[in-house]
Amino acid sequence: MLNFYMAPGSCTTGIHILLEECELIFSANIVNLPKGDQHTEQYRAINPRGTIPTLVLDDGTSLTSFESIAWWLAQTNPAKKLLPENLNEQLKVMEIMNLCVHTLHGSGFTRIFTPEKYFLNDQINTDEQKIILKNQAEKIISEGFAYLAKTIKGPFVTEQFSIADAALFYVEFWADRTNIEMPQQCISHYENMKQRPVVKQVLLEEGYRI
Ligand SMILES: N[C@@H](CCC(=O)N[C@@H](CS)C(=O)NCC(=O)O)C(=O)O
Repeated sequence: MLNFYMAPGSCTTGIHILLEECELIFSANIVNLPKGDQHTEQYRAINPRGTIPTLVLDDGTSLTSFESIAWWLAQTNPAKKLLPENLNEQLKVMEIMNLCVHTLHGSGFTRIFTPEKYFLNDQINTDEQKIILKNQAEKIISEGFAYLAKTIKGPFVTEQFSIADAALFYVEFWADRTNIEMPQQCISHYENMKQRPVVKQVLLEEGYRI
């Protein structure tokens, strides 16, 4: 059986959505990040980078990044059409997924959620450093959303639901919960995603009421 390592409300929500969209049977393992589960020897044996999501396949292979898991799900469940057929549209999916995972999440939200990773000097007032990092994050996130607003033309990133929509959804969900402004195109995308039965189910399972 597939073993999925996740934490409710984290970036793993995007992968959780994709697993449910594919109607796969999997075992969900909660990784308690504040408690430091990701740093344990046991978890590092599964994912040496100490991050979530991780998906362990039936043959024991560990997929340890959002993109590799999303790509694997799209390739192994072709009937679900999680990637468009057209090459240009596929490239757009890759570009937007990358923007969400690396720019909005990796460079932006991480500065807000785990500012201590960026502290330059323990001697400097940490509250002041947090404010500086939050301002940097808001700039990175708003520039990313501004680009998305120009790029997204309809209810999804491309013509139909794809792996990029799952990535975009989790950063929109974080923006919503941290009161970060989103352009109208992203608000519409977010609202549209929340209407999907699978998204409703995943959020409920992860303990959120929408
Ligand atoms: N670029 C990574 C991002 C994964 C990531 O940073 N996940 C966060 C949770 S949303 C994490 O594992 N954090 C571990 C920590 O803060 O120690 C990926 O592709 O999966």
